[in-house]
Amino acid sequence: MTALPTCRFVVRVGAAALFTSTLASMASSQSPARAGINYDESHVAPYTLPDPLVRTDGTPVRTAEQWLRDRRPELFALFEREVYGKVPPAPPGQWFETRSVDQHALGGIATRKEVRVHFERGRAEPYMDVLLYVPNEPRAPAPVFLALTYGNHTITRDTAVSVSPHFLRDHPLPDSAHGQVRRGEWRDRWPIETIVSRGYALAGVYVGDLDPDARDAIAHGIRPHYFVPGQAGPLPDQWGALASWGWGLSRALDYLEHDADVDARRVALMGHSRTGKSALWAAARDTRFAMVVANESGTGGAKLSRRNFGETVAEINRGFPFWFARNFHKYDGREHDLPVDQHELIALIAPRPVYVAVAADDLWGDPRGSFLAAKAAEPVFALLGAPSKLPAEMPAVNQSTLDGSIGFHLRPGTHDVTDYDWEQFLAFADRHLRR
Ligand code: GTR
Repeated sequence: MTALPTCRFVVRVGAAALFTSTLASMASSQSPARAGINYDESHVAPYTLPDPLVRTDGTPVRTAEQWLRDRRPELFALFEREVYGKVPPAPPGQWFETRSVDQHALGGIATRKEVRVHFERGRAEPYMDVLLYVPNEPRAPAPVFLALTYGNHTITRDTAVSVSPHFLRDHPLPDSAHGQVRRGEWRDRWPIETIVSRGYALAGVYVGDLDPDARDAIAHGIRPHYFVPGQAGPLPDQWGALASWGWGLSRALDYLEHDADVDARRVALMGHSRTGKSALWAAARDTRFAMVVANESGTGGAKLSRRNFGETVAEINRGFPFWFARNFHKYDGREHDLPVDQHELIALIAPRPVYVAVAADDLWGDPRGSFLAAKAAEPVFALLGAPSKLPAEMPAVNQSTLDGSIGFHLRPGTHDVTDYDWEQFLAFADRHLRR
């Protein structure tokens, strides 16, 4: 990235705390200086959020029953049609093939399994591979963190983890010798030993097994398998890549329901950034997920679209035109016309616990806008009998909110997943998923 002049600016965090950052540090993180992108809190234009507890026809929602019967389906359909796109049901021919089991993984503390989820009988493609580490102690069915990965072999140095053929397709190499396939590249984001030692299983699915994270690559993903004959691309209200990744998370859960070593009723989704967006939508769509962690999920994730700070709808659709339903592109530069905003995505997950994590220098992802979305979802959690305990203003750095149904923290630093983040996710999971 080209060097930028250093230009100090201040972001107001709640009433008391202040932190400063520089454009130079933004350039090295995910917060590039771009024309038309606002990073100045004083330039955030006034906005009015849609009320999750008022139906489209203006009827107020006063009871949990009204939410579940009337408002939730209405909101869900709006997100599905206008933002992420509709997905097909679970494929009836789906079956599971256990490809490897090692009961002495990670120095003996875990059992590692690789399971291929075949979506259709009698055909080699499409499929996705689930990598699973289950704690050996205690033997009881373990709660699970389930996550999308950028290659299951990239989350660990464990050389026994297979490299997906889809990864090799997406990352062509002169040869595929170990070391050239980025084995362990993202291991710092995955403290697998810690997760397992705390009694949780970890399951991973490579995004490219579902849809390559690339433009014009739809032919390599699963979506064309579900087009009607003659269909060339998704209809305006049909799935983009974020929804197809989320669909894959549900298929992974289908498998986990068949694995006696884990407790499929206690599966927490964890996603960072683009996979945080997918995790939130997957949890809204599939109520079997018990909890979700959205780390720095930004635009289309936990960040409010109407708050003009950081990445805009137009910017994300320009950079990643294949992520959302085509209908979402109607809202480029017209966020105020969206029939929903992202606090309502969080509300769709209620009463199940949601953890929103942000980083102070990840201005592209609008930390404050993500906190405000969590705050604006609170009335729905309260209505459903799962009150949250978020403070009135965004807390200062390293002050995590772990109690209540919505967890939150702001940590110092840039766009990443750190050990501190995982410590909070595990502590939040301990409150909700431990028996
Ligand atoms: C960025 C994108 C963000 C976020 C991020 C990531 O370039 O604009 O919305 O998804 O990528 O996934 O790391």
